[in-house]
Amino acid sequence: MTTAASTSRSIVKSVLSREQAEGAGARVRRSIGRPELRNHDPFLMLDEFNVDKNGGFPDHPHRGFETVTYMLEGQFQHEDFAGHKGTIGPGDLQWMTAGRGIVHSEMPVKSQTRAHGLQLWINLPREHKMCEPQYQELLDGQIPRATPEEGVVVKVIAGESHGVKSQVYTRTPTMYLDFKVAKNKTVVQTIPKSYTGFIYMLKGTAFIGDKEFEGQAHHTLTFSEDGAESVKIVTKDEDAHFVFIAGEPLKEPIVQHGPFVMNTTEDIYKTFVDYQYNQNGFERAKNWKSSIAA
Ligand code: FJE
Ligand code: FE
Repeated sequence: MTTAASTSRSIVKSVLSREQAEGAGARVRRSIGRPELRNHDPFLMLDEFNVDKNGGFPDHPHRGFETVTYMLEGQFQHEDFAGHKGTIGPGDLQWMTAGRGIVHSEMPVKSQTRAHGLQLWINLPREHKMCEPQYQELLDGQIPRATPEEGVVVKVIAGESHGVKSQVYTRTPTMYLDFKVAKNKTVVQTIPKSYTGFIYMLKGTAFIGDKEFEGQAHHTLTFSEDGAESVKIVTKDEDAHFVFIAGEPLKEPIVQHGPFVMNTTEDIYKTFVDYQYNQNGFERAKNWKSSIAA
């Protein structure tokens, strides 16, 4: 027996994500949001996307949540109805709070053959759903790293790891960590008692929890909700690359219609009307067309 303080969360579910079609000619491996991984409060969706020069996510709206785009390979462009425009490359991050409304286009840079990354959708608490949209954009070099030991590098996208804190403002308390762990290492990550969380494996193999549950690439491994305040992760004969995502559950009703996520059907109905009539946050959607979508 170990003491309560040293007990790790365990893995209660492991789900493989296979590629599926999404957007316009894009391919995604859906983690959170697939039938087996619905309602992982406060998270709505996690997609590992692969887009070639003919695909992408042309003009579409959002309301009521945040989209966090983290690039792994290639260059990706973004343009919204307010003229906010930019390109993100490997290791870069765009943390977009859609709030009351964003209409935008997300497309690969045409000269590139492939854009590969992760997009996480984080639900917003009731009092933030209609906030002004905000972008927090960080280049790879601006994201702080923790190196608890040689061969273990943690990029702290949100939250804290081994004394290193992210400056990203999270309206929904969230940890988002990118782990690169060399073979034969043990790393212990602390996590607040009340957080729900999961690991999404990108490469290699990791063994998670005191029972060393084996996690392999493209699998989502969800944590037990037992109040344990750490997660133990071990690597053996392979290096591993994974993201560790956790957050405070909102415990509010979720009514989702595609890219709109509110608390009630009435608010979803209002959102359809607002979007259709270009009002209450969608004013600039009127006659807008992005210049980057073909
Ligand atoms: C969306 C279908 C979609 N996963 N991963 C319906 F494809 C989308 C959408 C995305 C998306 C965008 C990026 Cl950059 C990465 C994604 C789905 O844009 F919002 C709805 N409603
Ligand atoms: Fe989008």
